[in-house]
Amino acid sequence: MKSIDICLSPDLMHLYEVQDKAVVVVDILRATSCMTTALAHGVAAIRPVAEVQACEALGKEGYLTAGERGGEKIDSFNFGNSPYEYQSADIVGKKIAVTTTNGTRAISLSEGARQLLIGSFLNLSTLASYLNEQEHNILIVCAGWKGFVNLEDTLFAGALAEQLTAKFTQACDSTLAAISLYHSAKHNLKRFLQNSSHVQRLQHLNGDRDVTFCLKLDEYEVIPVLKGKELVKLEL
Ligand code: 3SL
Repeated sequence: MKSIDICLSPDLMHLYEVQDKAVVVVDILRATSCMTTALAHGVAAIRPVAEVQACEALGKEGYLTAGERGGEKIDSFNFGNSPYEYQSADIVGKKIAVTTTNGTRAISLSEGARQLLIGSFLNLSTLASYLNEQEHNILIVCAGWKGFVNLEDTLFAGALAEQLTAKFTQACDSTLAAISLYHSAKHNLKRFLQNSSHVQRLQHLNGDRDVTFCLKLDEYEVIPVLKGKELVKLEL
């Protein structure tokens, strides 16, 4: 029987094996929503890196640079971390190196997975259909915030787990908890999240428009997958 587990914070990654699994990394606000958007709008590849310096070095090699710390764009970078920055014709065919506070850290901790995929509400059903056709065990890794659990990544994990139709085993109760949380929230995700920590943080950064966008369901039929060191569109 397949196992479907949810790691609620990168700080719990030591409890999980990734080698035999399809790992789905999620950072709804906003890293993995931006990655999905960028590839859907024609970016050729995204190189996720955990550190700002590594991203700057890739900038010197010809990548565009993107990302944030504490939600704010890094001054010397080309782009910040709003999904609206990744919808322009100017990015078509370009390669972007990106570093974010939590999303790219969760990706680096998941390297070594049998397959590493990127999830967001924007590609939820496409991702679920793909995973339902695979035999692999699945681990959903929530990026959280600096090791803390957050609601939006947990909700996405519940939404995805609910669409995975196989009978499954689980290492702990996080999958059942996330599905149950999603049931409570799904009729109005934005209202459910209004007091959540990162939505509050983004209010101070004028991020309300980004939150609304990142909670859209099934905007794109694209799955970012790690090939070597870069995220590219999975061939479906
Ligand atoms: O931490 C991250 O990876 C970011 O997505 C955070 S923010 O939404 O850009 O603040």
